[in-house]
Parts: sequence; structure tokens; C-alpha cells
Amino acid sequence: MSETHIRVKNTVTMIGLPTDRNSSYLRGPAKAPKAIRAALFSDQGNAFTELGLNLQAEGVLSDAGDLSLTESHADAEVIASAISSQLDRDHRVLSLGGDHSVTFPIIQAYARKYAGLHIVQFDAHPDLYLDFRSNPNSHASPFARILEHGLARALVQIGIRTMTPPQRVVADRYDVKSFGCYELGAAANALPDGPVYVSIDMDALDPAFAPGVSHREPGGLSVREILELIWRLPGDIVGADIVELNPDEDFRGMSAAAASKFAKELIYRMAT
Ligand SMILES: [Mn+2]
Repeated sequence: MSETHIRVKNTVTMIGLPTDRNSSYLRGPAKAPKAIRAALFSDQGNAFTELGLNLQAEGVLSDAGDLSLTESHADAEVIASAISSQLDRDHRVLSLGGDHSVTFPIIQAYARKYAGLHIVQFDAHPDLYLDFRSNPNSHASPFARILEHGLARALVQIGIRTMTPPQRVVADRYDVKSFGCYELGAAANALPDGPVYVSIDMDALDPAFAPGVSHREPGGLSVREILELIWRLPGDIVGADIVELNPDEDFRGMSAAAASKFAKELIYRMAT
């Protein structure tokens, strides 16, 4: 299929969120936006998605650069207003984290534009702690914040392999659909219709595919399994993030390459 047959309906703005403030273990994801961009625009590949969309074609992708974040409480509002201003232009946003705490302010902005937003989260971890080590904004808590603020109609989690009793309580309270790596058929059947936001934590992948994360959890998903689920999503993907890449833990850029692959295919789904 050549690019001339693909109709571009939306411009996707890519924006980097270089923050590590709410990481609970290792630091490093603040360096991820630079690493993902370098992989995305590297001569190791080309600018075409698997179905033939040229990311460099007019009106497909714009890059807003990295936000200036100060590792302070004020960052959340800086993130939310930057996302809102892109949504006000009717762009769709691909955010490059950063630790997973960034998803809460991003969704605060999205919820102002999209009522009844569904979220699909690829992750080894549920991230449903009401607070983690006394930090309610921890990267282990963004989906607890999103759900208790009523910012999403429903949450589907895929790749989960670290559920704990306190997080199970929160999952049950908000009817979260949480799927392990052994039930991808059921997960595929639970993929939502309607406006959907996709959040990819790189530790959803098996560490064999992406060693460059702060919390390696073996027994994870393959790159291809995640791509298949992104393609099969019946809903309209209106926004996405790729978070928790830790370049300091990477091996020869292979995790950054996986993150850039997800970026390409998410841009395809958002743009067309
Ligand atoms: Mn995770």
C-alpha cells in the first residue's frame, strides 16, 4: 500500500515530558524523550509505518519539543496546560515520558475535551496504589488518581503481572478490566470502542525486548503482541503516551528502538 492511499485525518503532536520526580526506585526516564526521538529519526530505519504512512508527509506529525519541567509540584499543571493547548488546536498528542505519573495530568487535559474517554494501559504494573511510599503522585498511582477523579469511563489494563491486594481493591471498586499476559485473547475482546487513550509503559514488554526500564518484570509481552492489540483496537485512538523507558538501563538502544516502533504505529492510528 502506498502512502497516497492513506487518508490523513489528524495531525499528531509529539511532546516530551522529561521528568523523573515520581519514580520510586531508579532514575532515568527523564532522559527518554531524547532517546526515543533519536531512535525514531535514526538512519537505522525509515519514516514509514508498517502500513505505509510516511510520518514526514505534510500534516502527519509535528514535534513540540520537550516541556521545561522543574521537578516540582508545578509540573503537573505545566503538563496539563501544554496538552490542553494542543487539543484546543484539534491536534492529537503523543506524549513521551517521563515516569508514569505524567499520565494523570495528561488525562486531566483529555477529560476536558473528551467525555466518556476509555483508557487502555499496557503495563507490568496496575499503578493503582492510593499512594505509594506516602506519595499520592507516585508513578505507581496515576490510574488510582484518574479513576477517583472520574476522568475515564473505563480502564483496560494488559500485561499485568504484579497485582497486589490493595491494588485489587481499587481495581474492583472501579471495575477495572485487568489482564495478564496469559489471557491476551480475552484482552483483545475487551478492547473498547469510542474515544480511547493508550498508555504504554515500556515494562509491559518482556525485559528480553526492552531491558531499558527501571522495574524489570520477566514474563512480559512481545513487541508484536502489543502492536497487534493496538491495530485491533476498535476505538478511535485520540491520544497516547509512551512512558518509563530508562535509557540508563538500556542495552545498545534496543528498548529505545521498541519505544520508537510503538510511537510510529500509534501515530499511524491517531493520524488516519
Ligand atoms: Mn510499569
